[in-house]
Parts: sequence; structure tokens; C-alpha cells
Amino acid sequence: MTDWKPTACILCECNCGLEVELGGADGRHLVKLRGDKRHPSSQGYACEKAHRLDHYQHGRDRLTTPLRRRADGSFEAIDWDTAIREVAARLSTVRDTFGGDSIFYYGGGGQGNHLPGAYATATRRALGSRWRSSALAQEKTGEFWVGDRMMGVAATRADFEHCDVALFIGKNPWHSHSIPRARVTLKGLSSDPARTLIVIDPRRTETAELADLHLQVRPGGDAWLLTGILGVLVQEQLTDSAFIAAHTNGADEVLAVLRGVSVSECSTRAGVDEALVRQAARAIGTAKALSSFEDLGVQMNHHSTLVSYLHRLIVFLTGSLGRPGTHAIPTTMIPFATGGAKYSSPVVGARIVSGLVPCNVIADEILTDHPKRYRAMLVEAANPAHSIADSQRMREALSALDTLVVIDVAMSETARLAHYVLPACTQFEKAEATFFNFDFPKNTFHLRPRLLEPMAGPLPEAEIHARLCEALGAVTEADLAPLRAAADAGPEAYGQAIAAAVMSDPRLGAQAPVLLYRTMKLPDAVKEGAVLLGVVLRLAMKDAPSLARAGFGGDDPLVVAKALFEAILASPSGLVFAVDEWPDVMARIATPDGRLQLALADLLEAWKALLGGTADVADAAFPFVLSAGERRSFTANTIIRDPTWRKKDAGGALRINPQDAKGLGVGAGEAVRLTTKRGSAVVTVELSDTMQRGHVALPNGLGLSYPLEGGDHATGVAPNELTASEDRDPFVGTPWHKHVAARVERA
Ligand SMILES: Nc1nc2c(c(=O)[nH]1)N[C@H]1C(S)=C(S)[C@@H](COP(=O)(O)OP(=O)(O)OC[C@H]3O[C@@H](n4cnc5c(=O)[nH]c(N)nc54)[C@H](O)[C@@H]3O)O[C@H]1N2
Ligand SMILES: Nc1nc2c(c(=O)[nH]1)N[C@H]1C(S)=C(S)[C@@H](COP(=O)(O)OP(=O)(O)OC[C@H]3O[C@@H](n4cnc5c(=O)[nH]c(N)nc54)[C@H](O)[C@@H]3O)O[C@H]1N2
Ligand code: SF4
Ligand SMILES: [Mo]
Repeated sequence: MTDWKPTACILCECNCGLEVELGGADGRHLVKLRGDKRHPSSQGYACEKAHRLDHYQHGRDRLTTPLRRRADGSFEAIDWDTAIREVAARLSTVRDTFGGDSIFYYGGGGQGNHLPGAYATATRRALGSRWRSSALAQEKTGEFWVGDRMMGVAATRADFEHCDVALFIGKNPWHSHSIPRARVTLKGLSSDPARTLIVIDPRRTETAELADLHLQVRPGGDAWLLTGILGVLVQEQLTDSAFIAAHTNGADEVLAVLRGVSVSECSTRAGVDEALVRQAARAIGTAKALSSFEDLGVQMNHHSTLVSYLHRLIVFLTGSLGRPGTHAIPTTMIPFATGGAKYSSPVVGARIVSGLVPCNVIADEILTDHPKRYRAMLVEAANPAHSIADSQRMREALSALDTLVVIDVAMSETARLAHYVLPACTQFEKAEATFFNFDFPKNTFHLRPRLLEPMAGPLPEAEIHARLCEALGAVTEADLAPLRAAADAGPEAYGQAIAAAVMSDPRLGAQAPVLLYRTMKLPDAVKEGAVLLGVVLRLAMKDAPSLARAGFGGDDPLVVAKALFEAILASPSGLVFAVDEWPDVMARIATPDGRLQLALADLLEAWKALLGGTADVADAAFPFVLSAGERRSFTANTIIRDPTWRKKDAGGALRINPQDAKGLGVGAGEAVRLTTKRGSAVVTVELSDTMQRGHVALPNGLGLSYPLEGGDHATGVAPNELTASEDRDPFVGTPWHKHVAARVERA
């Protein structure tokens, strides 16, 4: 009999529920894995990557002890007391000398772990740290900014299960997922003659292979293509005029532009046959229910924020919001995307969306003598030395800091540059959860109990932050003692005591995560879930009707929060925490007058400038367009560092069209030199007729140093050795990783 234990996959934001059998010599290996049918969102689904998770748990470069950098750059092991004392002392010295806002926080969670970010709020507040960022500021901030201004809400999600027309723009969900049970949903769309799957991608991706209509856009041509589609919608009267009249402002200005565009010219500039553009636009315009999703292919590309705006126009002009099969605004566990851009970064004045400094300006905010520069940095569950554009410059910036502290499970590229490295338990050695569930009308949440006892050395982030806050003097034993006493008296007394403490004293309010973690009585397997009590209390105050429909009703938010919290603890395979109704969506539009704002002056101006401008001319020295960082079968950012986990494409080949390869005189598996204005690398090629001519693609997450036989060894190319930080969106600073001018030569 197999002893299946519930957990979740940590390799993409779907976090499919898994069941795992432990085994191996020490009983700590993840030997058998399968999808967990009881998980309310994934329902037993899992892709091929999940089966290889033992490579994460047993990485050879796992950190087992705190490390301190020596003067010669090497590391020495230190004990936890020394590490916490010295880190707290160094960071508080930076705070006292230059102000807490010179301490920058980066990360807080990857694809499977968002509890660290919740605990880190206590440390950040103890330090007075204000500025922060994460990978979201190199992908989603353009979409959030546009969403916030048009809807008063950063983002929507789409109901691909029930739509009759599905549109993916720069998104390959066959591999990258991001929607529950992606392959099941895609196959359902593809096999049903009554439904239409439309894919906009320069490459004939696995998703495009399933599509009814593949619009094989010229790389970077999406603004033209979406304009062409919008032009057909307006010129052929396929818009939803009743919806436009009832719910939008500013339509006239947008429609005036679209009445004047030449669909034929747009199609030419986009590199797509005009008949196909018209066919796709008609399918979109006559859809009963349109669902759409834009992702990195456009969000990390030229005109990215403009494209997010044009995409929103397609959704709103067709009235594809607030009905089954269209777009929705789900109830989320935390409001992690706020959208608004009310202030700008302290050194270069970059627009800050959702509270996140654009990743591409971080180096500029450090490498300067500006008095407001960042002097120290706390990096947690992220690898910015590898994942942010221009690795060379990021390394220079990270090395220029007074203090760099990295909390990670493994010796990452960023940890190698740190003054202190603090080892964290893996995501199977502690309770974990993410805040990336956006399903509608039912949304789910999954607190996974720990699967394995922690090993000696690493600590959960909750414990690390608690110790740091204690060492900083932000939480004292005198604060904790009464709460412990209340916990002894029972849950009622505890709830009242903690609520009274955090509401009466702002200092304690700031330390709520630590107070909860230190004093709540919880089983060891879910101890790190303590912070969720505060999270669900906020939810109970904000989204009571949605919680009530999921079975967590009541007039007193404290009682509702307690019931939901207990249900979370008692649901090791996840639970439905919110049930919405479609009419809720329109009621959630949070613009001042409750209407969708279609005319955004700055984006309209950029759009008109594009339409009136001449075509870009490629630099003859760099005739190829490189997409640096494609999602493939065995890529998962830098979560799994061991290259042997990759069952396919072990070396991370450069994909190139066979005709282009022939022109260069290179054959399959041969090496080429790939050069951009920023760097150069040698890489083997994979000939693929899925690539259009002139377009080449490198996978993401490769080029990691890893101890193999004969010493540290990097497999494949680290994509950001080839990207430049100035290549970014003019509005929100998102990088153009998918559109890097490159040269390919025989090596
Ligand atoms: N297997 C796997 N899955 C993952 C991840 C992973 O590392 N590996 N990472 C997760 C994360 S963090 C994210 S953000 C998502 C990202 O998910 P996706 O955005 O789907 O991932 P990418 O493969 O980077 O880019 C998508 C597509 O953009 C296309 N593209 C390139 N240039 C253009 C262009 O000019 N126009 C258009 N329209 N398309 C273009 C590429 O051909 C590619 O098919 O994936 C998540 N899922
Ligand atoms: N050129 C190019 N660059 C890109 C992209 C691209 O397409 N092209 N994609 C971008 C995107 S969309 C994203 S999301 C980012 C991803 O890049 P990052 O946000 O930097 O994150 P990851 O690569 O996921 O790194 C996760 C880190 O967390 C560590 N880790 C794993 N588990 C735990 C844990 O439990 N606790 C702690 N403390 N650490 C843990 C891992 O060892 C690893 O060092 O990359 C971005 N960079
Ligand atoms: S990689 Fe994503 S889709 Fe695949 S099993 Fe893991 S969470 Fe699910
Ligand atoms: Mo991402």
C-alpha cells in the first residue's frame, strides 16, 4: 500500500495539488508523484515536470548553514546566533546612518512559496524599508497599470473552460500553463468544432499546433496586429455597442482612431495575411464568450504597455467581461496587484506600479552617488543576478552594496555575491502556500503541510524573520508573553488578545506576522501558516459575501476568519474559500464612476505615434531577433538548479529555422556564436521549422552553476548575459527580453 501524502508542485504558478510517496535510503526522497484528485483546482492534473521534483529537494548545492563572506570573497560557515546578530546589526547601521528607505527588498516568493513575503513585511517594517520589487515588475506591471486606469482593478482572469473563442497573445500555455489543467482545456478547445482557439505567436508553438487560427506575427509586430483586429471589429460593426454605451467612457475617441486605420497596412506591418486577420477578428467579434490571455511574448516586447492597452480594448469593445466564458475579477487571498502608480523610484524617478520598482532600473538605483541610492538589499526566494536584464550590470550593482543578505535554499548566482547567506528549508520541509490562485467563480487556496522534517541547519523563513525582528528589538518577550498566556487560555481568548494587540499599537500591528508565528498554538506541520490568520481576517472584512457562499458566513469577521483559518488547516489538499457570481464582476469595477475608461491619453498618443511612424529598420550588425527565455518542457525559472532534471533538451539549445541555419552553414546540434550588443555566448542549435526566419529562441532558467563531476559547471546560456537594462518599456520599464537584436555565426 502506497502511503500518499498531499503537497503541491512548486514549478509554476498553478501549484497543482500532488500526492507524494516518500522513500529512498533516508525516506526523504520524493519517489512517486501523482496529481491529487482532491485538489479543487487541479483535480488530479499534473504535467511531466512535477515527477522530477526530487531534483529540487536533493539539489547538491543546498545550503545547510548560514554563511559569511570573508575579505577574500570566500565564505565561512557561522552559527545562526552569529548570523542573525550580525545581519541585524549591519542592516540597522545602514538604517540609522542613511535611513530605512536605503534598504531594498527583492523577491518574497517564487512560483510555489509566498509565505516568506508575508513574514518579510515584519522585517521590512522593523527596518523602515520602503522600496521593493520582484519578478512581477518585469512582466505584469504594464498590464496592471493599464488595468488599474481602465477598470480600477489591476487584472482580470478569463474563463477558458466555458468560452467559445479563446485568444492567447504571446503565451504558450501548453508548456507555461498559468491556467488550471491547461492541456485538458486546450485539447477541449481544439477538438470542439463549435469553439475557436486563436494563437498570436511568431513561433508555431505546441499551443499554436492545436489552434484553429494561428496568427504567426512578425516578432514585435503585435501592436500592429491588435490594431488590425480592432480595426476590423469597428469597421465591420462587430463591437458590442450596448455594452459600450452601458459601461464605458471615452469610446468615441478610440473608435475615431479605429475607423481610420487601414487593416491592410496593419496586417502587412504585423506580417500576417490580411484575410487571416479578418477571419480572427470576425471570430472574436461574433464570439458568444471570448476569453483571452496575454503573457511574456508581448509583455517583454516592444510596445508592451501599448499592447496591454490594445488587448483591453478588444475585451471591452466586445463586451467580454462579467459573463460566463469571458473575463472576471476574482476574489483573491491577498490584493497582491494594486496597479496604481502614485509615486516613483527615489533615484531615477521610474514609475512604480503595484509598489514594485521596475527591475530594469534597480542597478541604476544602486550604481550612483545619489544620496537616496539603495545601500543594502535583502533578497529572498529570488535570483536577480540571473533573472534581471543585464546580469553583468546586476552583479556590479549587487557587489557595490554595503550589505547584501540572501535567503535561499541553494547557492544561487545571487547568493554567491552576498555578504550573508541564510539557508531556508525547502518548500517540502515547511508549510507553504501561494497567493497566485485567481479562479472564478470559485477560487481556491492551498496551505500545504510540510512533507518532511526540516534537516539540521536551514530554517523556515518565518523563523528567520522572527529572529531578525527580535534581534532588531521590534518584538520583545514582553510583547509575546501576554499573547502566549492568552493562547494557553484557548482560541477565543487568543483571538481577542491578538486583535487587541495589533489594533492598539502600530508597532505591534507591523509585527503581526511574527506575533502570530511566535504565539499561536499550531501543529508543527502547519506552523508557518500562522500569518494566514491575519490574511483571512482582512478577507473576511472585505469579501464577506464571497466567503459566505463558500460556507464561511457570519456577521462577525473574527468568527468568519477563525472558521476559514481552521478549514484551511484542515484541508491538506486545498479548499474553495470564495464563491463569486458573475454579476459581481461589473460591481467590482473600481473607477470613480464605475465605468470602464477606454481613452487613456498617454497610450492613445503613443498609439497614434506608432501608426503614423515609419517601420523600424533592423541593425545590419544584428539581423536576428532573439527571444531570450522561452518556457519549454523542462524549464522552471531557476527553481531546480540540477541540470540533470531536464529529460528533454538537456543543454538548452538555441532554436533556429532550418533555412537560417543552412544560410549560416550550421547543422543540427552544431555550435554557434550568439552575440548581442551586451554579450556573447556559444550555444548548440536545434533546427526547428516552428521558428520563423530571422527569429531565434533560448530557453529560460539555464546557465546555472552547479556542482557536477569535476567541479562547478554551467549548462546552457544564462539569457540575461545577453540582455541590456536600457531595453525596456517607456511607461513602466518592463524589459524587452523577447526581442533582443542578435547576430548568429558559426562557432
Ligand atoms: N515550463 C515552464 N512553465 C512555466 C515557467 C517555466 O519556467 N517553465 N515559468 C512560469 C512563469 S514565471 C511565467 S511568467 C509564465 C510565462 O509563460 P509564457 O509567456 O507563455 O512563456 P514564454 O515561453 O516566455 O513566452 C510565450 C511565447 O511568446 C512568444 N513570443 C516571442 N516573441 C513574440 C512576439 O513578438 N509576439 C508574440 N505574440 N509572441 C511572442 C514565444 O514564441 C513564446 O511561445 O510561464 C510559467 N510557466
Ligand atoms: N531573459 C529573461 N529573463 C527573465 C525571464 C525571461 O523570460 N527572459 N522571465 C522572468 C520571469 S517571468 C520571472 S518570474 C523571473 C524568475 O526569476 P526570480 O524571480 O529571480 O526567481 P526564480 O528563478 O524562480 O528563483 C527562485 C529562487 O528561489 C530559491 N528557492 C526555491 N525554493 C525556496 C524556498 O522555499 N525559500 C527560499 N528562500 N528560496 C527558495 C531558488 O533556489 C532560487 O534561487 O525571471 C525573469 N527573468
Ligand atoms: S509545472 Fe505547473 S502545471 Fe506542471 S504540475 Fe507543476 S504546477 Fe502543475
Ligand atoms: Mo514569471
